[in-house]
Amino acid sequence: MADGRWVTDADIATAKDGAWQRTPSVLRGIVKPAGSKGDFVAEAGRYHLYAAWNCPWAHRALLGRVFKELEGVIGVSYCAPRRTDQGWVFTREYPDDLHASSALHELYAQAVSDYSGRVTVPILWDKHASTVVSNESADILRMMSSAWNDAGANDLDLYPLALRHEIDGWNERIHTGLNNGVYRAGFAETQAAYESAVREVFKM
Ligand SMILES: N[C@@H](CCC(=O)N[C@@H](CS)C(=O)NCC(=O)O)C(=O)O
Repeated sequence: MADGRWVTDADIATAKDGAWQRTPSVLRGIVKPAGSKGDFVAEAGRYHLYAAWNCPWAHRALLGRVFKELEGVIGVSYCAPRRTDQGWVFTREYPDDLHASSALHELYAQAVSDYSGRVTVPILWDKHASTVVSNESADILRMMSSAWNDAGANDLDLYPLALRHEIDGWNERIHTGLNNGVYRAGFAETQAAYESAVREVFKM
């Protein structure tokens, strides 16, 4: 999207050398535990996850929701598992249960009227403020680990202090080489960019 409008420029993230570059997530609000002060506070029924079955980043948010037994606390809607010239879309089989919108970019525009950037899943939506809290799955997962503990979640710690170093190391390896590597290989526009990305994928 550019300035709140949907643009179909598929090359928006491709560098001059043909290498695909991931643009950083820009919606980075944080849900705080129940009883805290702040724009986003944990509450049963207040937040909704938008995901897609074919997105590895959405998967970790979906897994977090199940591990923390948040199914009755945070709702979920799935975009259709394919890409269109409107980006992520909703269909009869994959409806937007909250807004009945037809494409995810409508929700980004509703949240940030001049939004510029990629329209990605997953997003965590705040029904009270009618806005996107976050479009960064790593943050969503960390919030899920503890923010809802007094608002319906179990007390499973997904990011235990003693294991954080090891978890961060795995995250870095998996994110850079594999998850992002698949994108860099798939969207590469030169043979050299493809070779470099694909080797990282199979080095995992
Ligand atoms: N940093 C984001 C990345 C999410 C992401 O790239 N999702 C992909 C699907 S797997 C997407 O929606 N891509 C659409 C696009 O870039 O236009 C996160 O981890 O949440």
